[in-house]
Amino acid sequence: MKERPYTNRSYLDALETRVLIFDGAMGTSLQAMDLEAEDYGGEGHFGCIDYLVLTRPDVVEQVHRSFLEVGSDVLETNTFRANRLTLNEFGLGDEVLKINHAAAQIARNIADEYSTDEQPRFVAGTIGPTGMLPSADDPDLSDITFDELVRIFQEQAIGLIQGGVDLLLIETSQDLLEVKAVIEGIQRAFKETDSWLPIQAQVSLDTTGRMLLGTDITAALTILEKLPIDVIGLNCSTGPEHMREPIRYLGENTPLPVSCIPNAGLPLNVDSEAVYPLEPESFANDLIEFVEKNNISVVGGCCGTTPEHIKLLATALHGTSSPQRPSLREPKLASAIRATSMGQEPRPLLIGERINTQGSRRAKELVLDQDFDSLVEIARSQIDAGAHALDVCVALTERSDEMATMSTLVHILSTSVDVPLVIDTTEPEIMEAALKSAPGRWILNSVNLESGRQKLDSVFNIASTHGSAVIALTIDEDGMAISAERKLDIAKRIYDIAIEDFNLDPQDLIFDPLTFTLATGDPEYAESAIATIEGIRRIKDNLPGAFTSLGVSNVSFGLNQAARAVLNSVMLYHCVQAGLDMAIVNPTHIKPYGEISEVERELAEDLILHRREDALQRCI
Ligand code: THG
Repeated sequence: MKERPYTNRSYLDALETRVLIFDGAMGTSLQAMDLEAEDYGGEGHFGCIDYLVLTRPDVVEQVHRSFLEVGSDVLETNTFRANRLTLNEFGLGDEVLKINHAAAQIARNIADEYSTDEQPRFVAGTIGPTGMLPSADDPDLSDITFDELVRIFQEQAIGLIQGGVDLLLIETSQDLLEVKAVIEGIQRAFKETDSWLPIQAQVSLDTTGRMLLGTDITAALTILEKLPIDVIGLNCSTGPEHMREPIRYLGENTPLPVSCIPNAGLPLNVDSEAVYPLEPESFANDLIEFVEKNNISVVGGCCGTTPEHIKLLATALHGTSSPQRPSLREPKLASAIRATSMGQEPRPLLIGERINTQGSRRAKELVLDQDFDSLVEIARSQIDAGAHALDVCVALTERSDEMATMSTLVHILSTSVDVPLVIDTTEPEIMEAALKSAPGRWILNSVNLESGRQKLDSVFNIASTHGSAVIALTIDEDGMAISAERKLDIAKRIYDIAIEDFNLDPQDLIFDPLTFTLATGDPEYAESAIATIEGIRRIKDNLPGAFTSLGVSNVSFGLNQAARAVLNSVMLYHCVQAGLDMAIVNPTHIKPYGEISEVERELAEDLILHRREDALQRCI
């Protein structure tokens, strides 16, 4: 885990020693008080619960107090919907800072009042969703940019930080692209206020274990744990019983502490009001079991939970030592739907090459026509043929709107297919635009050292901000590496920069040692495929943790289709034997080595391994 310069680590320090108990419901507790329009400062603000911190701070304080009385360690501020977008619905958009600041102070003061050396009480600055769904395919719901969301959450976070919270809590999240924007907004708020606090990020899953737009827990974890968060978890939506499976998954698969803050059961509709049916005993028993069996570190209650629910948790769990967390994380990629292991068994992870305006005439025509439906069809057919991820390149010499096309296409692909994307462009700004258009943990394709550090540094910065993996080509100021030795030297140089200067994980790096066409007969390249295979071996041996990838089809450029399919498949086989982890290929053309006839295999190997001077003639 990356070390960050916290000025206040106390919430995390406490979590390192013991299980912490959050409070129960704020919203449903306030609703139960049957407040009137005048409590909200008039008809126009009626129902704006967040505004009560200014109009009726006493009732908010009363709810906080009710939970501290029964032993809660952590209070949530009454700011779930206190972002500019939502407050605008009540004409309160200009009160964001004031409301968040006041809410934080109310909670801070009362938490301090109850704090003792034995039991300090903490304040979590709550940030809920805006109601927009930036990654949805519905154009009305997604009609907001990533950067607009960043500014909205930055403002809210500043109010909370200045009001004195101990951590920021992103909760009831529905859309991971919005969560990414919150995290980015919080980072900017840290810069602006010159402070650092822990971040706890919680998503909401329905009874089938998916977020509103279909994201499962494997994708949520993969995407979020690569971002600067400190605690990950689930809240709201259902009672604990529906969280059992995703909680087990989090418990086993992330080194981060895990939080679980369910509703008091699935709401029932009684006289058009939500009633939360789960009794305190069953609620508490399930959560106690999650702490004991699944190594959950933080528990508490969401909608419908009362001081009685929290009291049972506190009585049973106060003083419980922090559970052990696993130390390993298995490197994964993710679409907006699910995660994919970077280390496929059997290797390699196949990256479909067909959505590429530079490598496919058809893709080029479709991009020129802006025919996104047909591009989605190409995506689907590659996945049907076995692609685990899709390369996307939309650069054209004829048009200069690569950025707009990339943004639109990745947004559409992200809502249509469930594999991660590989953003193939030479321009860092286009990578960034893609990453702001849909959620996922994707691969940026690619960096190199052809013109020195500048571009490489921008891409590594973007990768670090968005938690992406990066393909690095073995090219430096002297050009593309042909020998195995130079391939390793350049890869090592890039590896050191990534790890030392950008704090990237070795597992975020995918080295592409490049391969050249064998179809020209150029003697300089006669042994180049051997050097590529040997380069893969050396990179795997010398750069621990890093992955390798290869654009395999390059090896056969210029040969006829039938010869290409054989040559590519045989080349792929030898590269995988040498340790190749990923391959950019046309999956419909790849044949398993065992299914290639012996005659064809011989011909291809003669050329790839440079076993006969007339090998090329015999392949044509
Ligand atoms: N490494 C990395 N990324 C890459 C490459 C690489 N991206 C682009 C390319 N190389 C991999 N993608 C392709 C895509 C298509 C073809 C080859 C590699 C290809 N196309 C046919 C041709 O040009 O003859 C088909 C043309 C058509 O259908 O019109 O071979 O090496 N990191």
